[in-house]
Amino acid sequence: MKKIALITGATSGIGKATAELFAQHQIDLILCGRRQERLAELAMQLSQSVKVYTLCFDVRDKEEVFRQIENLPTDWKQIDVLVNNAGNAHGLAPVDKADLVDWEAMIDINVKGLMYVSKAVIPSMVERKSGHIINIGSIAGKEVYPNGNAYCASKYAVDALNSGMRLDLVQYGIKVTAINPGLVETEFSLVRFKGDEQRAKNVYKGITPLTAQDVAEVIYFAVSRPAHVNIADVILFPTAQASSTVVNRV
Ligand code: NDP
Ligand code: 8X3
Repeated sequence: MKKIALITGATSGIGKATAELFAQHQIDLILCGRRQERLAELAMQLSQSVKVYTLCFDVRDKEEVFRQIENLPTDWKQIDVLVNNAGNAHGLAPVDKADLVDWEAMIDINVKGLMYVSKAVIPSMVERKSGHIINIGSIAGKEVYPNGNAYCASKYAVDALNSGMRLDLVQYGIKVTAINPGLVETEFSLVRFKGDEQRAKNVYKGITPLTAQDVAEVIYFAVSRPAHVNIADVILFPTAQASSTVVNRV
């Protein structure tokens, strides 16, 4: 039986790589993001192999998230896999200097956005007593690092929500998985440093970082386990990384 996956943040990085890998494995896709052109381009590419539907919304917009997910065509309503991936860091500054707008963005997108999408998708999983939620956390949700403050707080919240979802949804046979990567070279640092390419590049200097594809492979591994197996929580580092702050650069 073919599965349907809804992936947030499918226009770039980990979400896009996951969409491409799922398509290779014949999983039909609901691709979400704010950048309509990228959604359309990816949909065109992947619809060569699977059915694709796109939803263009900002996860911060609660009404729009619910409106679009609740109004999915009948054939797309039974979402088997939800990948809560949309998110970013905004800034990297000490608490006394950090920008409140950046803090609000991280809480609104990484935490509240994930909650809105989950609340819109979960009822149908509960009704069917089946489904799999993959929450993309971070090593930043396991260890706080200097200047990480609000980004770390947002990912600690994802960690707690992941456990909360697993505890509350186990009675319905719904799987809940957290994938917590370390350094992955995507558009992440470019967004964090507001388009400063050099600063973004320096994050990965002297190491071989994870690629979005590396993370997608772990996500696919989790969703492809037999029905009785749930991968609860994974930390995934590049080999050169041992913790948030211990990175062996050459
Ligand atoms: P990218 O910047 O490459 O991708 C982020 C994705 O999130 C984009 O598709 C973007 O789409 C979407 N997004 C951002 N803000 C919003 C919003 N307000 N509404 C809807 N979609 C939004 O970064 P990554 O692929 O690296 O990040 C994906 C996830 O992985 C994030 O949750 C991040 O915290 C996490 N992560 C990343 C790590 C890394 O080192 N790269 C490590 C650990 C975790 P669009 O702009 O089109 O809306
Ligand atoms: C992204 C990884 O170390 O920049 O979540 O927080 S890190």
